[in-house]
Amino acid sequence: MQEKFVIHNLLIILQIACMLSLTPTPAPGGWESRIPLEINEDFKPKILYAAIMFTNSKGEKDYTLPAGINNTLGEAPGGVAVRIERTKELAIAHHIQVDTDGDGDVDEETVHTVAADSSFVAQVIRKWADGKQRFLPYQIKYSASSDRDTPLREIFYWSSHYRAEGKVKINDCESLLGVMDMNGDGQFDGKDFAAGTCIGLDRNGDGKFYGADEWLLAEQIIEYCGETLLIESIEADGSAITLVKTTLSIPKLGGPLPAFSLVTIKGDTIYSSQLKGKLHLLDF
Ligand SMILES: [Ca+2]
Ligand SMILES: [Ca+2]
Ligand SMILES: [Ca+2]
Repeated sequence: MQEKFVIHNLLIILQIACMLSLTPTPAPGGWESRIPLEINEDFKPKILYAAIMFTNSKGEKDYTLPAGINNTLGEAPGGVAVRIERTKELAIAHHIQVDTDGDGDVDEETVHTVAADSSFVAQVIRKWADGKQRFLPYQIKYSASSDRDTPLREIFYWSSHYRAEGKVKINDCESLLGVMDMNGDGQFDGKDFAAGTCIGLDRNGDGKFYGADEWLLAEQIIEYCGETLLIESIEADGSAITLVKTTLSIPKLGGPLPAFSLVTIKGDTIYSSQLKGKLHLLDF
């Protein structure tokens, strides 16, 4: 007769899975590879992830332009001041001034005029904790939508028009690696990691990142050229990323699970070695 073991608390397993995937476990020997990255300003954003924020009539932060206001200040990611002023000449269009030099003032800044679904690129100064600074390009896209039942809804999307790129070289393999500043604040850090698949790895060498195999989460185990790797750290200015080898591996269908232990709701400790060779049912 086959023995069945019912695990009632899947959360425990999920917690273990998270710990396995999130805790970098460098391989013995401390191998690491620091990959220099360059900012590629030709990268055109395809995902409209961030937006200029406004304060609405209730005093709350909102990414839609407050209705009935023709001239207001908004804030772009990284604390960049932006003035939005409705045009008098066109029905649905705005004059936009971005604080590109970071002095907190927009009066002297270039005036861009955008109609619905049009965009422009502004170079904005970014500063990092180590004293470095440089201009980075951002695409500002104006979106206006309405229908019979809803009032005009206006959003100013703010997207990084750049990504950090370098070459990962391991064993006999070499591939383009890219890191996205997902939230457009000029910092490459955990906020971008938390936003989704922000790492690109051009495994097939076509110069593009495409598909689940090439778009990666920063915390996941990366299998590459016979090695299993984790991202150890990234410089906030996108100048380098450090990879480490790990003893962790990605479980495969038909393959063995990584060794683990967990405590049942009765307080007993179960070791994966006890479960080997038996049929188990996960009940959740
Ligand atoms: Ca300024
Ligand atoms: Ca960022
Ligand atoms: Ca590719």
